[in-house]
Amino acid sequence: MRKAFALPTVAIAAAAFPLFAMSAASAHEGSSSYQANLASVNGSGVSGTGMVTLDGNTATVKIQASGLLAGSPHAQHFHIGAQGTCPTNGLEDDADGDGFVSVTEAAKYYGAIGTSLTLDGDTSPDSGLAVDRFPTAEGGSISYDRTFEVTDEVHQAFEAGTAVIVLHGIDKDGSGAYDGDVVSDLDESLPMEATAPAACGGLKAAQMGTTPSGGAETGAGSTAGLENQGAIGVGALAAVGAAAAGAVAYRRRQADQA
Ligand SMILES: [Cu+2]
Repeated sequence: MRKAFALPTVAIAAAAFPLFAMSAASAHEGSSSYQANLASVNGSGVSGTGMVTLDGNTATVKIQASGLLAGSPHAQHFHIGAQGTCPTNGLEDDADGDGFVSVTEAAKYYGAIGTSLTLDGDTSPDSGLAVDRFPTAEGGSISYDRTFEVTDEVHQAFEAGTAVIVLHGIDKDGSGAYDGDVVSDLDESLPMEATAPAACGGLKAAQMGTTPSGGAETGAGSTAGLENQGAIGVGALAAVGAAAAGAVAYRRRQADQA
C-alpha cells in the first residue's frame, strides 16, 4: 500500500516544514530497529522471525526459523528494490507452471539481492549462492546472529520499507535432499529446490511510540499535488520513528486548510 516512501518525497515535506527536517535528522542518529515475520513460500511450512538493528550502516541481524529442510544449507538474503512484499504461499505466482515460485517469479515483490546473509566473509550479492557460508538447518531450524556493514543502498531500502528477508531452499518432493528434475532459474547446475524461496518477510520499522494513523489517505482530494505528497511524507517519517507530535500538528494544519 505505502510503497512510495521515496526519499525525494520526504525532502519535499522537510523543506516545507523545518520541524520535519529536524525530526528526519534525529532519526538517523542512534539506531533503528526493524522486524519481519517470515512466512512460508512454495508451501514450505517454514516460519520464523527476523530482527535487524541499523546503527548507521552497521547491521545486527538475528533470524530464527524452523520447518526448513534439515541438514541442508539455506541461502538467505536481504532483497531490495521492489515492493517490499512477498509472494503468496501457493502457486499463484508460478508464471511458467513448473510447480515452483522461483526467485525470478518472486522478484516483482521483493526485488534483487542487496545483502547475502552469510555466516562469515563477504556479504555482497556476489555471495548470493555461496552455500558453504550459509546456515545449515540442524533439525530443520536455524538461528542466525551476525553484525556487519551494509551498503547505503540497502540502508535506504530499510528506510523506504522495501527491504525483505528471504530464506531459500525447499524439499518440495519430500526426498530429504535438494533434487528433482526442475533446474534452478539462478544456476542451472543446481536443482530448483536449492534456490526457490522457502520463507519471506518484509522488514518494517519497529514501533517506537505513537504512530499517526491515516497517512496517505488523509490528503486525497481536490488538491492532490503537494498536499498529498506531504501526507505521504508524514507516513514515511512515522515509519522511521519520527516525532508523532509534529506529524499530528501538520495534519491539523492541513485539516484547517481543507
Ligand atoms: Cu534471496
